[in-house]
Amino acid sequence: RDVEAAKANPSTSPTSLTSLLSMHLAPPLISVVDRLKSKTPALMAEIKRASPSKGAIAPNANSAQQALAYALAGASVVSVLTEPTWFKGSLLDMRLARDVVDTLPNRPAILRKDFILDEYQIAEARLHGADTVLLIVAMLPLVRLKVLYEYSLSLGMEPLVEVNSVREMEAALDLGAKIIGVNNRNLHNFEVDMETTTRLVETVKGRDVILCALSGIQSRADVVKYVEQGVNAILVGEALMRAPDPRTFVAE
Ligand code: IGP
Repeated sequence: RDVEAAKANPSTSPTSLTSLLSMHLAPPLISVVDRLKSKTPALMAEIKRASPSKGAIAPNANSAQQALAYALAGASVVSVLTEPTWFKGSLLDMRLARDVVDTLPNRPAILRKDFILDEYQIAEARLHGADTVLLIVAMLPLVRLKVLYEYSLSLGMEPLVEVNSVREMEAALDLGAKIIGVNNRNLHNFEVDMETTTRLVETVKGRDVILCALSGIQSRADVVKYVEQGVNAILVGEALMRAPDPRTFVAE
């Protein structure tokens, strides 16, 4: 109720959320770094009902069922879109996903996938059961990026930092990001270029960075190709939402 009240009245929310956090009302966390390092490639499976580029994908998907199917298919991370307008997601979806995976041994980590601009959204993510959040370099002035990155770390969550170019990759590396996702989809024109990840693999060679390929992954062949290039993790949304059973995609 306090979280709802804080959301309804944003002027009081940072204090309310901070006090909820300091009262230890946030659920237990697991390390996303550990989860991603335990498998190669690690699968980050995304719950995504719709998107701005594709429209409806799976409008009636049930986030609890989907999260359970992903966990049973061996996903290391379940990514939940919480943005309501374009992606038809919600914080409730994320909470339901967390609740269902909580019943499993060695549960996948939960990622809040949204357009994060403010500390408030990170505290909110933590209180709704996320183990980490997405930070998009293209969307944030460098100073804000750093503040949000540090804030997330202060809550125990190592963010997934999303980049789309060499320049953005340099910003992510300067930050000290340990989990970097290369988005093959250009957020300005929605074009997907699968070579975007390939071009950036070299920039993280020899560093303690988990490199993730995001967007446009359709088949096992795409995954095999990325693994050969040295990619550590893959994030798949649409193809998994359309698959009758995510295990078929994983085992394909
Ligand atoms: C998933 P795909 O093509 O597998 O459905 O893509 C994911 O990469 C995409 O949802 C995504 C995204 C984002 C969504 C990447 N970065 C930022 C919202 C905001």
